[in-house]
Amino acid sequence: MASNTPDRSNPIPPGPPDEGQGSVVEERQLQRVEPPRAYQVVMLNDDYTPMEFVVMVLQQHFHHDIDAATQIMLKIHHEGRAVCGVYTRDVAATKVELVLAAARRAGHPLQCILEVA
Ligand code: TYC
Repeated sequence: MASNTPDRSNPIPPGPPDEGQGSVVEERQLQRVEPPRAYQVVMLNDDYTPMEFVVMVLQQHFHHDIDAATQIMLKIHHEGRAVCGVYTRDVAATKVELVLAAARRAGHPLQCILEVA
C-alpha cells in the first residue's frame, strides 16, 4: 500500500483509551436484519357464497378495483383458490379474521387461509 494511502483494512474504529489498565478489546458484531416474512391470504372456492359477495370482499378488504376483484373471484371459482394479497403476518392474519367474520355475519361459508408466500 502506498504510504500516503490511509489503511482502512480494519473496520473497527479505535475504542476508548484503556488508561493503562491493560488492553481493551472491542468487538463489533455485524448485525443482519432479515426482512419480515411475507404471508399470502388465499381464498377458497365453495358452492354457496354468491360471486357478488366475493367481489365485494376483494374490493373492501384487499383494495382491488372491480375488474381485478372479478378476475380473482373467477380464478377462485374455476381453479379452487387464488391469492387475494400478500402482507406481513399480523396484517394477513387480521385480514383472514375480518373476512371470515364478514362472511359468517352474512351467512356464507366462504373460507380464506394464510400461507407463507
Ligand atoms: N363458486 C361460487 C358460486 O358459484 C362463487 C365463489 C367464488 C365462492 C369464489 C367462493 O371464494 C369464492 N356462487
